[in-house]
Amino acid sequence: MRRDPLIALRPWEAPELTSWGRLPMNAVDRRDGALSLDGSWHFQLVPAPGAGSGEWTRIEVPGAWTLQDVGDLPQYTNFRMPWGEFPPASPTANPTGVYERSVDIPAEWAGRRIVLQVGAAESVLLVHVNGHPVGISKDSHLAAEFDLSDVVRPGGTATLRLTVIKWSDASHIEDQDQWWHAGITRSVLLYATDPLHLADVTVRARRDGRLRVDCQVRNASGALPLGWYVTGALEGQLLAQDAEFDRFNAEDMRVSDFLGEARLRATVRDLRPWTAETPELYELTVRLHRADGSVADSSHHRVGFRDVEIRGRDLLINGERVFIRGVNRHDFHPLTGRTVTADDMRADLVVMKRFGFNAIRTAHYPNDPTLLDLADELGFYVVDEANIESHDHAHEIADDPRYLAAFVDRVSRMVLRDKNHPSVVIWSLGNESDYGANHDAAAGRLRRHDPTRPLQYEGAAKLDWSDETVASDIVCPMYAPIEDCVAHALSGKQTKPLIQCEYSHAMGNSNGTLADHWAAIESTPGLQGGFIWEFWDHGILQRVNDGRPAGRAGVGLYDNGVTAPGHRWAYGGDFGETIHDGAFIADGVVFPDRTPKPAMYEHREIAAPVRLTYDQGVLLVHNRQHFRTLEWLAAEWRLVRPDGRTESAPAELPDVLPGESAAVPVPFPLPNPREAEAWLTLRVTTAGDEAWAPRGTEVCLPQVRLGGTETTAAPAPVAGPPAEVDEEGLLVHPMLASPPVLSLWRAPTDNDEIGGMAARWRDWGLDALVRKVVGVERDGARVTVRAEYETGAGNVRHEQVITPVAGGLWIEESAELPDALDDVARVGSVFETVGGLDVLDWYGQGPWESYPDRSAGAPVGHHSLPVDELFTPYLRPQESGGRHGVRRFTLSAPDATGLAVELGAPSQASVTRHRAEDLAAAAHHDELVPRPGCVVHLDAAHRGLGTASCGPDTSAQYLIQPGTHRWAWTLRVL
Ligand code: IPT
Repeated sequence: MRRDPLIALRPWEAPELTSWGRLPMNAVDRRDGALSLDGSWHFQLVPAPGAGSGEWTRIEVPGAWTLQDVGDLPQYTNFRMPWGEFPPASPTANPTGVYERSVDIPAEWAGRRIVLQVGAAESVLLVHVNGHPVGISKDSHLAAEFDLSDVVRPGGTATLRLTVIKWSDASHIEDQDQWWHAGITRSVLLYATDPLHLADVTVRARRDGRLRVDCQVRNASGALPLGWYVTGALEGQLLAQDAEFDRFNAEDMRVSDFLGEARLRATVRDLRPWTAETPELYELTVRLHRADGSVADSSHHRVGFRDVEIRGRDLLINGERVFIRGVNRHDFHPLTGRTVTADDMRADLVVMKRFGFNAIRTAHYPNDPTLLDLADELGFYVVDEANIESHDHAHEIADDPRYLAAFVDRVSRMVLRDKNHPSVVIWSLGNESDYGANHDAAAGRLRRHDPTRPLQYEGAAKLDWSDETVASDIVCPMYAPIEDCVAHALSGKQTKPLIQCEYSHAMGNSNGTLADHWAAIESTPGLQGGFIWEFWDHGILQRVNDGRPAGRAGVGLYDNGVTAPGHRWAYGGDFGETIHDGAFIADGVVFPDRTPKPAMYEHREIAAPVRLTYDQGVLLVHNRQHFRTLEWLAAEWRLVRPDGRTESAPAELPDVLPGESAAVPVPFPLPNPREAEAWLTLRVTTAGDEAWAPRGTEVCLPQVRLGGTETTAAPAPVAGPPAEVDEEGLLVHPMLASPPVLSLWRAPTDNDEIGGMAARWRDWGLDALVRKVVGVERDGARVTVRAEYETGAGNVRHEQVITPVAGGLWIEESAELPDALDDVARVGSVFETVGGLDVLDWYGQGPWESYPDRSAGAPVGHHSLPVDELFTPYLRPQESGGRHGVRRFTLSAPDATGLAVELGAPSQASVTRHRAEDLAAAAHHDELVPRPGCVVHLDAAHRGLGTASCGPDTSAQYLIQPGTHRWAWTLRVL
């Protein structure tokens, strides 16, 4: 066999070699008239680059081969490399995919320049056409283009061979926290241009209407012909408004023999500027003409007129200090991995918009290019991040001259591709790669090429938040405690905006203290927001029987976050990997099928465009937006009273400018202050169709308390037989399958496990408390039961006083925690009901799951849900389904029988089909067997969730103190 010169170069172990034969990246739109080469290709997987021929099969392009059953499966590692070789080496066992197909080259392409575009290949791409070596490319998240004009014949058939090598020197700088895949993951195109063509177009559009379009013109055959010129048309109404385009032709400008440059200028009047709230776009068509006026080439762009600048320590969009309510987004799909369609991406952005996000960080590489088109259109501020993460070997690589070209190449090609998107407001040099000379080199190239946007890099900023010399215009820490951010802003040393690039780690049941973050951000000049880590739980749909990824055949096999029988959401280790990082891949605010987790409702309310306050009889409506009035919203008032009545009244939103407030009359007669509590909710919806929500979509539910008192007085004892308790002092009750006992434990959340709390709880024995009855006393109808629970940190005394009251029992409890028991999960009662009680009706916060440090998004109201829907199916089973501020509830069967509980004070409560130990013992949901009855927890205190799986634990105010805790509740039969 002839030696393949591309293989002979051993490009997988040559970091200096970033590409060969690849065309420069550009922002010219080439989708018109292109030939799609997506679909089924011939494929073989060989064990190493250049290894002898394997067996041909077929594969779908685009699509990672790791999800297409060809014998190489996904593997998840966070930052450790999946193998031990030191950079730039890679393992000798190196799966290599050879893709082949033939293409009929259209006869009408004769005389044209023919270009192959491979959207993304992971991690090294070698291109051969008709047996000729054509090119090499690296960077798994940017397209590579190759000029095929000399190797294909229009009217003939060409054979394309794309060889993709999985592991390489480049893998060391693509060490992001995600699944390792391999293959061609974005579309492949073939297109033709005139030899005289637009090589690049750079659009700069300011909010004052100034538009500048810089065009680069080339001619494939070398020298540019005389007389070419460029025109531009800004379509729609604005073109009529005296937009003046300069026309250049080849004679009056700087033309070298191969490169022409033309600049178009216009000033657009009466302009609607672009912001994330008002994503106004204008169609621009740039045309390259030959001397005779005929069009040789054209490119379409959607232009948003906006300014981004940093002034002092504020990041300004169109002069306004906007809050960055961001989320980190990976290209992800549970069936197709990193291959995502325009519909998938639109659906992602629609969910983000509906839940109040206005910003995206493309963690940790340039996302699919369509994402930015959609961000322009739907309105997001984007931090566009280069594909550089050398996490495991960060320190060595940051200064390694062998990787210099790769750093500059990756950053500059991202900027060349994405510079015309109004949504992109900040560039990022990459993630978690230490800080070295290679970063400064890339930053230098970037600043010169695009002086219009700030750049950020966490690895540089973290060295000293005040240092203006490092390559980061923004202080963009990860998981910084709220106090540190506030202290920096108050220190007098802040020189740059502080916007966390990652915060509020969303792993499992998490995002505790999000509202506290935002209270600090909104009240501290210098703090401007952050990006939640992250959007996706990256669970891959997996068949349980053979452990294979379901792949494209899995369509429809999941719903509402839950997988069909026989399937599960796979995380690290589920594909038999020995080196993996488990469920750390499941740390998003949406499930793998994009179902929002409860934390999303918390975010929605925190980010709400409308907020209410009520103070001393004055009801204020606040417009929390930066650029819009409330005109696009409709609303309705609701008055919630504990007696079960909810009244509604139409609401007229006041005409209030962004950032301002207006007083409105209280729409209902005020409750007597001695009356029970009353809550006023404003249900805000879209007044018309938005690009991301049809008319009537709920936007937020701000709520204020109008007054009244919350405590339930102890019910009066009644004469009657005393409660029945057994010889152990345990309550015997017709509706209970197991009696109320003390609970100090919850099924550890990911935060509890990784933060080390769960280990302490296990050491103390809280997961398997042993109860010892100490005494049972009867005093008339009242029974007092004293018990002791032994823990590794001392004994806990527990008392229950059970008194018959009208229709049921009044149970007053107390628990005395020794000082050493200084951080438990909960203090409360747990009992189990008989089977058949399927619906929970409650008065309290809801309807979404909420916890003490994550309860801003769940308004007080009368809520009702089937018990099975109360539980949140976090990928790794854990504490779930809690409701905060519960005052009372009924649990009923279809025939309306059941039980009613009234709590002495608003409490954390949960009703599920799973005991804490069932949840703690399971690794996936398919292992859980729901119990026939309900497991009910009533908590006098419940520990906050925090974010300790990566970042700060909850704050002290949400921890449970030792000492005496008291709670009381009534139990009645319906
Ligand atoms: C940080 C990473 O940037 C991100 O990719 C993800 O791994 C996240 O943590 C945790 O899920 S890096 C971490 C060492 C702070």
